[in-house]
Amino acid sequence: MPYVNTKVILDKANKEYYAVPAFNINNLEFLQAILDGAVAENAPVIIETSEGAIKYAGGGDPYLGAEIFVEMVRRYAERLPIPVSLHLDHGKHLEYIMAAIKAGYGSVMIDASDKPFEENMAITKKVVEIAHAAGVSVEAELGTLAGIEDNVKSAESILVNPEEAEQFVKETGVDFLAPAIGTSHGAFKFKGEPKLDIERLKEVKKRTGIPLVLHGASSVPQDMVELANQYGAKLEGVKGVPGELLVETVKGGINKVNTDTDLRISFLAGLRKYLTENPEQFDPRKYLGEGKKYVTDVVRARLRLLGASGKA
Ligand code: TD3
Ligand code: ZN
Repeated sequence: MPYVNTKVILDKANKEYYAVPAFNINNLEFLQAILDGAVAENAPVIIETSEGAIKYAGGGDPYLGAEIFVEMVRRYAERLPIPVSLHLDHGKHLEYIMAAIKAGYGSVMIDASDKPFEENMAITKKVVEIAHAAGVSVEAELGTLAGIEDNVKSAESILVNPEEAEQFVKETGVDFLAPAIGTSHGAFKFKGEPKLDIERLKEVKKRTGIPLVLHGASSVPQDMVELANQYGAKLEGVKGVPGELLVETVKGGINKVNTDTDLRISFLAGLRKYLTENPEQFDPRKYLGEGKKYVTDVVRARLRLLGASGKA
């Protein structure tokens, strides 16, 4: 099946009560590893890139970076039996959003969640008009996540207001909404017990009905952390969203589960192990290939957990 619009993937997930993971990539190897996992699970999958990833791939040129990712994802997707889409994660600059739309991304996120409600609404509405005219779907965020977003730091999280969410979706015409319910980006999500506001999530779903997105959703798998540390990494005090809690969010209406940190850690574990055990090796296809295997395993586990396996 081909390269599709993200809306095709998420509308089906919304109707059938499961979630599709959206995995961040910066390069060829992670893309290959993710697609291997999705094909093995016969699952739909969303590939996403941050503005930083586009900048990295394009050597600073957003149009070049966006075109490279579209080309890579589309060319692989066309020959696979599963639906694959490409999404701009945390779009904050119109330049990157326009570059992604022009290059052929299936969806873009406009993240004006750090702005006051009315301003977020006005900016989102404008991006929806532009994107929809080009057949591209749009994700927006309400409330803020604690922790480090790609460009913004916010000291504490402000959870979504369900009444505002209803008004926001009505007035902007946005396709997907990311409501802040207590997650944060990165490897340090909770100091004590992991806790999310599932009741608030359910209220947002009831009032909006559209596909909802969970940011900062990585689980930070303990076995991968231990393996990486065993081979020289120093990942201490890391904690993610436990699998059971993710399943609760899917029951509460989440349909897209953003995942970056888990892939970074699993790739690192595989790479460190291989390099330590094979000090004579210097072929990048060999050592990167070992990282890829661990990424594929984590991707498969996530597709199964979220109910996306077999839904291609
Ligand atoms: O938007 N993202 C991915 C980029 C955040 C930087 O890691 C997420 O919401 C997933 O975040 P994470 O850290 O839980 O994988
Ligand atoms: Zn995010």
